[in-house]
Order: sequence, then structure tokens, then C-alpha cells
Amino acid sequence: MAQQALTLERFISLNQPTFPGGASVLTGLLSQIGLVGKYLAHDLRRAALLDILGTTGTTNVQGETVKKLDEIANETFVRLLQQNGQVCALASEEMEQPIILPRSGAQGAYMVLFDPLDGSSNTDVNMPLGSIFSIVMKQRPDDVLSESDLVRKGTEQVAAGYLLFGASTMLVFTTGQGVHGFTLDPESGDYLLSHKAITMPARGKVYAANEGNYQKWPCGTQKYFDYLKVKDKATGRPYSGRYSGCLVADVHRILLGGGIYLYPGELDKPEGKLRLLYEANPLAWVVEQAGGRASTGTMRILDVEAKQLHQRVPLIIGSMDDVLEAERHIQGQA
Ligand code: AFP
Repeated sequence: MAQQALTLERFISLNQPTFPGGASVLTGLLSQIGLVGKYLAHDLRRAALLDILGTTGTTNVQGETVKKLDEIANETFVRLLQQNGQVCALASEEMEQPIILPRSGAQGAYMVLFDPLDGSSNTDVNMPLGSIFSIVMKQRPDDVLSESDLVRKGTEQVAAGYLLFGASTMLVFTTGQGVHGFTLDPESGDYLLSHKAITMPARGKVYAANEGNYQKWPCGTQKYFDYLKVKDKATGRPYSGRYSGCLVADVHRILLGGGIYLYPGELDKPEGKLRLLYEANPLAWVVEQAGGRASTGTMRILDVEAKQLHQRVPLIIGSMDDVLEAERHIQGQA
């Protein structure tokens, strides 16, 4: 339900006085990310008319084919965040190395890690897409900053969230004081508060996963998916499958209505597919702040010791009771 027309900037000034560095800094950072969202929403709406669909013919550090829109999204994030004046370093799924900005001065205390375009398989078929961001603070002087300064535990984030490019464009974020959703008003160009203090049901009725991988999963994981399909009125089973190919879209559905998203570890890829620093950590914080849970199946995502910038991690995320049930099965206790 839309609240009174409270803009992102006004909401932050009223509700985020304790943000490290002050509310005005958070406003600056989130407004810039919101501006990235406006540019990308504009590009996505016209992509099929501008010959910016399809691939670039290159692969990224992940070994994945790079879509033209991946490149455009990454360039937009880099260009706009470099202008921000508060950012001293940037790391992206699409860039092997981080960008350490020339001396950004005292203001430049923030490091932004992002997945510029999540759900790239959806770009050419007009399906939902997202961007994910995680913000941490530098702990060393600018002139010694390096990749290792960006490789931090999820509990060290100071802000995190995502942009969702669906029927509307949304910005959802947390700074540790709840989770709040803003919808872009195409008329005014403002992000207006539409989902204040989002809280998740303890249990949902949907699950999101690529079940084409079923044969690759360990036995405990398979048993959980079998469990979801057994009829049981008390636990609302069988659950309905809802998988869009875009983590942000699937997690957003679950954030608002409950349920569970799983990209589990596989027998030959126990680390799974998703990246810890700019996919799992930011979404884990958002979901925890809404009363949910996010784990690897055996430990809390936000406690995972990060070792590499593009480190992968299994991700089980969603309603508290659903994730706990998945963990029981994955750990062989069910
Ligand atoms: P892409 O951005 O490469 O499409 O990956 C999207 C994603 O990271 C996440 O958004 C999806 O939930 C998941 O991967 C889809 O992966 P599968 O295609 O293996 O199901």
C-alpha cells in the first residue's frame, strides 16, 4: 500500500539519522544508486528498439557470456558512483579487479560492491531483472586500498539492497533499521515510499529453485524438495514453484509474501553458483532485517568468512521456518 508521497531523500532525513557518516551521506549514496536505476529502467524499456539486446561476444571473470545490457549496466554503475564523491572503491561481478578511485578525500569513506544486472538470461525475453548492491566502509587510508579491503564479512555492511526492474522500478534497502521499499514514480522521477518496514511471514507457500539441477544435488537437498511436494495441510504443502531466473525478483516475491529461494551446493560444485559479496550478503541482510533467514545450508550467510572478491556460496534464503526446515534436511536431521 502506497504511503503518503514520501521521497527517498525525505525518508532518509527523517529515519536514518544514525547512519555512519550521517543521513546526508546515505542520501547521497542511495540517490546515486536510484539514479542508476532510472538510467537502466530507461535503457531496458527501449532495449529491443536500440539493438542493445544479445551478447557482446565476450565472457566475464565468472566465465559467463556478457550481454550488451550487462556491460551497459556495469558502465552506468561505475560512471555514476565515481561521480558521487563519497565512494573510494567499486567492485562488480563484471570486473575482475576492483576500481580504487583516486584520492576521494575524507568524504570518500564508502566502498560499493554490486551485481549490475542480475538475471541476464532474462534480458532478451522481457522478463524481470535486478541490480544488487552492498556498501562497506574503508578501514585503511585511500593510498593503500586494494582488493582485500573490499573482501569483508556480511556483518560489516553499512547499507545493502537492490533495484528491481519489473512492472515498476523499485529500490529496496536496509541500513540495519528495517527494510524499506521505494517505487519510482515515472511522472515525477522520484522514488516514493511504497513498502515501509517490510516484514516476512514466518512461513510461505512458494519455493524458487532451478529443479533442473535436482540430480546434481546431495541427498539431503533432494529430500527437502521431495518434502515440499508432499500434501500436508498444517504446513501448507505442497508449495508452488515460482522461479523467474532473476534472484532479485524471486527474493522480492518471497520478501513480501514468504517462502524460500534455494541455489544449493551441488555434488561437484559444493560452493554453488551465487557470489557471496555482491549477491548473497546484501540480500541476506535485507531478508534478516525483514525477519527471515539466509544460510549456506549449514551456516549463516552474514557470518561466512570472505576470502576472495568473486567467492561463490550456496544460498538458502527466505522465511525463517522455511529456511530452518531446509537446513534440517540438508544437514541430514530430517
Ligand atoms: P545470470 O545473471 O547470469 O542470468 O544469473 C542469474 C542468477 O545469478 C540469479 O539471478 C538466478 O536466480 C540464477 O543465477 C539463475 O541460475 P540458473 O540459470 O542456473 O538457474
